[in-house]
Amino acid sequence: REIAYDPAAAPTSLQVRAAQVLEANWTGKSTVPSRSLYPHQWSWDSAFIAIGLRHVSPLRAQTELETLLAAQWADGRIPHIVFNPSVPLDAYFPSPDFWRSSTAGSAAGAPRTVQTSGIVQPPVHALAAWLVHLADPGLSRARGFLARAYPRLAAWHRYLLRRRDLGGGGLVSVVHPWEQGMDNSPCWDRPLSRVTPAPARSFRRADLDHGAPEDRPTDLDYGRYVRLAADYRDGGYADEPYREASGGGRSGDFAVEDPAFNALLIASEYALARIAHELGAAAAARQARAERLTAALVERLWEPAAGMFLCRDVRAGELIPERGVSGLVPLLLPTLPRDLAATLVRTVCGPHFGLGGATRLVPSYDLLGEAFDPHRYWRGPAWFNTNWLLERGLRLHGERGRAYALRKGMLHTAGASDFAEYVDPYTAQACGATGFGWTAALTLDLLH
Ligand code: 9WN
Repeated sequence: REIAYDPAAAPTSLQVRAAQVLEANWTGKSTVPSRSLYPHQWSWDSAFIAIGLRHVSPLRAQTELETLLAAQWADGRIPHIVFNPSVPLDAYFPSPDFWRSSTAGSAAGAPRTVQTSGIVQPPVHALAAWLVHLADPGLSRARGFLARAYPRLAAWHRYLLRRRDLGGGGLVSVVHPWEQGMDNSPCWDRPLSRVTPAPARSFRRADLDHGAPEDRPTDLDYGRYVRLAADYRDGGYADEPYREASGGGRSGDFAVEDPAFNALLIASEYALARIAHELGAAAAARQARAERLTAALVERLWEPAAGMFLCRDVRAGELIPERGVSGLVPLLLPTLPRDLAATLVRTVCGPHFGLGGATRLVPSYDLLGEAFDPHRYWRGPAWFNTNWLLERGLRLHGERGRAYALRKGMLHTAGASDFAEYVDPYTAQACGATGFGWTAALTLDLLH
């Protein structure tokens, strides 16, 4: 019997489904991470989203980054959220009336025409801009994409390197867990324990309207997030006092050197060198700076006994003895000493992260750690952005077989979970939001 081909019944390819997620999350100028949980533009989400979007529409990918860069502050910082004025205030907490960027941030040069948060997120942007350019160099040159983005990206890196070297050792510090992007990682438990939480009745969480409480940070975490953000805001978003507090001065605030944040800055500095070269500007100083930063990263954050990088608690002046996935992300760096790269690969595949053994995707936190929880956000679940970074790192260091297996695991899991925000690292069960922006975007990138 002849079977007629029915296009409507044919399974939609993973590529088409991923592109549909990005289409559904597109607002006309940028892409939301999730229509329900995160209805605004997020900084590092947009960078990852642009990396995937370039395969669907290089123009939209350029626009995504341009919208974010248009919200840059005069001091160079790129805010972690750019608020969409047509979204109701109670759809996300903390909303623009909490951050009050245009008034509280005026001394730091916050824009007047758009509302933003006042903290930052990991600097993936120059890397994204370079990859977006490569997708269609003709369009990029015709629109002057890199020529317009370059000074802003350079000012962004300058802000981080000049204002945020709070530990004095050449690396950048974050002043809030939301800045590093892995909000409730057990790495923050120790430095956060010194922060007095804001009273629960002083704010209302909107995330629990959409997400299961057991997959999200706790109320105690939120109390501390609110306290830190409100203190930073009330100080006019100035970084100076945080620098002066180095060496244990002011109690209660949070300053941490994180391996992933700094590794992404270094990867982006290499990308900026390429962008400078493309624009006919000098690139050698950037290259040299990236190498110096790599040396500082190794010097300050490498822990031989753990076989990976750890976070440094700047206030306490010590490494934090917790294994988070951020300590594996420097595998992304081309000039990482060979023996360190080999050790990192062994750690990724060993009992703490289980890649290729107990897990198909790398978890966000130590499988053997006391605080491990397979469902709670950044305390165990596997996320697609960190796995994408590790897939690149494995390939870069010649681990083709492992990279291929990880890529296969990611593609399968992204499709089966309906592009989940994060998944249980053992069972791949979907957690958090589905139709999540960077999961769809990075799936598209892996397919190309
Ligand atoms: C706070 C948007 C963001 C991601 C972060 C992730 C989560 C926000 C939140 O969502 O953080 O910025 O409300 O929990 O932890 O990495 O950028 O997807």
